[in-house]
Amino acid sequence: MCILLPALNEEDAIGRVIDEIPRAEMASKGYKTRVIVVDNGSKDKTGEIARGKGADVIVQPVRGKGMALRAGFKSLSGDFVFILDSDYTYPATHITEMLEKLEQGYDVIMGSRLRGRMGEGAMSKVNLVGNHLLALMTNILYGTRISDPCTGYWGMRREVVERLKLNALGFEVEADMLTEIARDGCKITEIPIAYRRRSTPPKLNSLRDGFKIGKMLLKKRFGR
Ligand SMILES: Nc1nc2c(ncn2[C@@H]2O[C@H](COP(=O)(O)OP(=O)(O)O)[C@@H](O)[C@H]2O)c(=O)[nH]1
Ligand SMILES: [Mg+2]
Repeated sequence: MCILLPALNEEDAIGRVIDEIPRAEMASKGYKTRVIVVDNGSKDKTGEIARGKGADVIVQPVRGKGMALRAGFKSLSGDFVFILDSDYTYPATHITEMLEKLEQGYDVIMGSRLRGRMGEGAMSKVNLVGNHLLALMTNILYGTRISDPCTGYWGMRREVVERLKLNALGFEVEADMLTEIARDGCKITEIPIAYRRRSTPPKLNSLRDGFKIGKMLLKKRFGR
């Protein structure tokens, strides 16, 4: 299995994220864990720290979380892929439970912050309202029952990932993935997760990226 970590200037957190990956548990179940960090030209020691922790580091020159994930999707191995942010806000320990769901036959597992436990200051009021509105929009447009479409925490079958036709550059990548997966009739479920406060300022711009995500949901529903 692969653990895919998009990272831009995350030297404070990337080492802790990689250390928290439940490798021993995966190995005891017969899974080899490969960590892929997609670095978008970080100015800090993100790449160096990740390599020091045994991760494969892919350098994607073109900025954007979407560009980073798409670059990572080109070099996957194993049956399953897990994606989480590199800022230590998503506990990597949830991978175990997500894997169980995949082994039960689900194609896609999403880690829901909105159904889970959020640490003090982990999500701003604006983002909280925005995420609920985008969830409502997603479920109305795609007939899904998803509580947190913008989550950065996913578990998927590799064959599902390789069928995705994505064109997102930035933070609208999760909406791009979800609309493809919903249209593809994949078996989707979610688990409640813990969500921690990040220690450095986020790269996401709530309003600008929130609108881009809404636009992606509409374009993919009515565009084609
Ligand atoms: N490779 C890459 N990663 C990015 C880029 N922008 C954000 N990320 C990563 O995407 C994840 C989410 O970004 P973050 O700023 O925490 O957004 P938020 O969690 O949605 O508020 C973090 O791991 C970032 O390092 C980018 O341009 N390139
Ligand atoms: Mg974050």
